[in-house]
Amino acid sequence: MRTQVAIVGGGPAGLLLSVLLHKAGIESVVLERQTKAHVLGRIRAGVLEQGFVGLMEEAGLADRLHREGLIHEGLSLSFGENRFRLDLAGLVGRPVVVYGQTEVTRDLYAARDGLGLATEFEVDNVALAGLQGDAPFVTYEVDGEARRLDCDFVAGCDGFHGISRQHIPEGVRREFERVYPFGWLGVLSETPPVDEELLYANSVRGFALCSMRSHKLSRHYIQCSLSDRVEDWSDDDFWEELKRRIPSEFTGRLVTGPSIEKSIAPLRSFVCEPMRWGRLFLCGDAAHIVPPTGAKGLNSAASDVHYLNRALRRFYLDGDSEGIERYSEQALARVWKVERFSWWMTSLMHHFPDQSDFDLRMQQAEFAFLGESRAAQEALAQNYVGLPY
Ligand code: RFL
Ligand code: PHB
Repeated sequence: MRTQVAIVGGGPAGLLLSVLLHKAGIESVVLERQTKAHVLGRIRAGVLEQGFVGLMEEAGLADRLHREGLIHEGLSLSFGENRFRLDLAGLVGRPVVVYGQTEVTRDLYAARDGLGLATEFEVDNVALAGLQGDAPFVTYEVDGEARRLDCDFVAGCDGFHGISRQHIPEGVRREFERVYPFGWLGVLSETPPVDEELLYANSVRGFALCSMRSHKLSRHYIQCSLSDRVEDWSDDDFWEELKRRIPSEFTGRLVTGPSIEKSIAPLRSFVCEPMRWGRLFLCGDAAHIVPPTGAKGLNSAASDVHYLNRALRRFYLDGDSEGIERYSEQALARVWKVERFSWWMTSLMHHFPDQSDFDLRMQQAEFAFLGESRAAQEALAQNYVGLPY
């Protein structure tokens, strides 16, 4: 088989890239390790930046997002009983949109099916070759049968555990990492959200987040120990712990109910440099991971897709390879700012196991300053709604 762009990974980054390329008349094939049902069953991100919404519009796929997405013009941050509202719209004139990654992925697969775009599911043993020449190819297996996909470029959109990144030789590749000493236990429930806006809470017992997917569906997270297992947390224990971590003005309003999904995610910051190796481009979680505190993972996968889509269009439509040559530098410039913001918000809002009394006072002072300073709030809001592409 032959195509112009081989896309390894059918998560949001790979799917969005394929639809945007198709709009420009550029062919691609998506290779996905899992089944479609598995990819659609993942509960992950919930908050979209305007930049992401813009890309869905460009792909012609924003109708349901506009209909069902919840526009959030602000959010709350609390530290113990102290809370303030961050007025995103008032501070930076832009809101965020709450619309689940599951729904984004569903819209993208539906569009690709409608357009008849090629996807190979349940691919195994994917390997990349010829990346330094102008005729790269991808080998893989489906049901034990060996296959080969010849292409002009490979987009490595295969997430943090993918194989693409490993094809950049060790002497060239640099990896930067911080692993945090806690995880997030997430629970999805058919209960109304505790408030109209998101609440990020720091308490002496650790972090908590009250988020949502709709007016009837809530998504909550609490910081947990890395050694905790999902089975250790009954629904009742989860709700009790959440109540202890949010300000008392919210506890009375919290509606509890059975969990529909429950999972634990470790928290990590990670960046791989460079993001291009010859004709291989890394996109999204394949190249970088952020702790979810700033709601940035999916959004920064989308900004990579934006740069790569633009670079490939320039190459195919204008015969200009400058965008391709500058892809890594351009994408990384934004990635590092997003890494900084996510690390900062994680450091401010979590209880660290080895935290000294001094460290706690620093968090409290920073929180108090944020609550009082418009300049500090503006900086937070600017990052939260999304830096420009
Ligand atoms: P994905 O979604 O991991 O997709 C990669 C795809 O590649 C496939 N794959 C392979 N395919 C072929 N061959 C191989 N060898 C392969 N290896 C892997 C995988 O099966 C998969 O389908 O990466 P992508 O597309 O870069 O998208 C990134 C986002 O999924 C991720 O950044 C976000 O979910 C992060 N995230 C959040 N991001 C936000 O912007 N806002 C949020 O509110 C937000 N909340 C979150 C999050 C992530 C979380 N977890 C579970 C880590 C909340 C949580 C709890
Ligand atoms: C979510 O709704 O899943 C969510 C929202 C905000 C975050 C992380 C996750 O910062």
